[in-house]
Amino acid sequence: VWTHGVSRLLDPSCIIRCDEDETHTASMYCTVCATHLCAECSQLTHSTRTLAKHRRVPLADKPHEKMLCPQHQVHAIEFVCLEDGCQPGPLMCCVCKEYGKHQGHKHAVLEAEANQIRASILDMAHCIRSFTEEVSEYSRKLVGIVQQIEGGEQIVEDSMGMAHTEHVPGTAESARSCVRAYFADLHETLCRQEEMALSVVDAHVRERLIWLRQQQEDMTILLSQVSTACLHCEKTLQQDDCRVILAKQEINRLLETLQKQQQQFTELADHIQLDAGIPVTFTKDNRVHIGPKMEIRVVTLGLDGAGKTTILFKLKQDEFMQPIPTIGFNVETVEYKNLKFTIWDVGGKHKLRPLWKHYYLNTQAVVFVIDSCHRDRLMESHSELAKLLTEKELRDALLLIFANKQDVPGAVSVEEMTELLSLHKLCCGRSWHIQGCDARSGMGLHEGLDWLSRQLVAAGVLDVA
Ligand SMILES: Nc1nc2c(ncn2[C@@H]2O[C@H](COP(=O)(O)OP(=O)(O)OP(=O)(O)O)[C@@H](O)[C@H]2O)c(=O)[nH]1
Ligand SMILES: [Mg+2]
Repeated sequence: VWTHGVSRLLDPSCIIRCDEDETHTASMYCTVCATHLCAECSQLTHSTRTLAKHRRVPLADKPHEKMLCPQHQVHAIEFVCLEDGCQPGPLMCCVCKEYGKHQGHKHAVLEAEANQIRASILDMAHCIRSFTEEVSEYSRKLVGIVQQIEGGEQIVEDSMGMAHTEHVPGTAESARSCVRAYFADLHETLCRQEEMALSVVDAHVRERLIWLRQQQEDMTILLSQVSTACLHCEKTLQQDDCRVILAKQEINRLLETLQKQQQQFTELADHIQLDAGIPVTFTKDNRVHIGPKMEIRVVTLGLDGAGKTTILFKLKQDEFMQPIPTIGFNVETVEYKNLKFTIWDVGGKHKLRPLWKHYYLNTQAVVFVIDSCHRDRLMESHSELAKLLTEKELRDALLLIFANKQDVPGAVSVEEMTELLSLHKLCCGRSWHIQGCDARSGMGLHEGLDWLSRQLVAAGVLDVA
């Protein structure tokens, strides 16, 4: 409707009917008769000698009717007053202008002023047209987008050229399918993980029952041996003195064996806790662990002299030991909360670094140690860390960075280290954490292990006691 209205406004050939015959379209105007005429009727009606002299002009040049001044009825309005105060009634005839209320006012010729307004209306109409076209185009796009989201029936031709309707899925449907596929996949993974976890429990139970049954059998044998010995002793007690003397050696042997068995039994009973509990823990990747301590394999890497061995000894024995540079490796188990870390500490000298890769397999976490007081070696640390992060075998490994030697005055702070090594960029997409520490006093070491524990063990099953 809008566009139509605007087009009419811009269309100079808006249809005007012929005054002689309504079915004709006027194309000219007789300035004398003041009639709209088509070419044919103009010819017919103005064929006499007098009428033929009438001035007829194309419709576009039709002179506008002159309005008469309401105050001076015989005078046509010819001017427009330009004074601000006269804007509500600016029209004037020559009398209003010379002697009337607009005497001495600034003014313009009516026709020129009207033409100027017409021109600005046409300009505006052009603007409105392009604006309405833009709005229409936008509305069409909105309709298209709604259709694309909702999908629907579409006419398509088959191989025989026959047209039929087909359902075309919209983006909403595609997104729903995507979500369904994702969860189906997740569900499948979870089912697989559940199966694996159950098989771990079953294997544990099987082995435990086999061991317990073996123990039961051993105890039965032991009991029967004890009762045989008792019987033998009882029999000997009732025999005459000579036989008692003769049985002495055998009785001694029997008693000796019994004492040994009793000792073995006591030792065994001291070591074994008879407990029917099966403590189950879950890792974040949904693996199950059975037993009081969950085992985690960690490798500590970093430049020579960074403090890897000092950290390991401190964690193991809770005391500072002056280490010597590591040639090869050290390995220790460190128990912390309900976790048992097996920590491999590998020498960091330049020529030993190619050996690091032998420690990557099945490593759940890398502890990368940096000497925070050695600013000039930070870039070397950065490039070694960057290399580590490209290793396939360490793809899923957690990364704990120890900014060590924080006790040394002027040490690079954790924030500065993060910035200098561009850690956010370097470790993007992986579970990582930087922890300031001082291996001499142990400050920060347990916080690092805490972070590792939180990452490895599923929420809620970490024993914090
Ligand atoms: N002040 C201070 N000195 C430390 C700290 N940690 C380690 N050191 C000292 O740094 C030196 C090197 O420590 P190591 O533990 O041998 O370093 P490393 O990373 O095992 O070195 P490599 O075995 O050669 O790879 C030793 O003299 C340590 O006493 C710390 O936190 N503060
Ligand atoms: Mg070392």
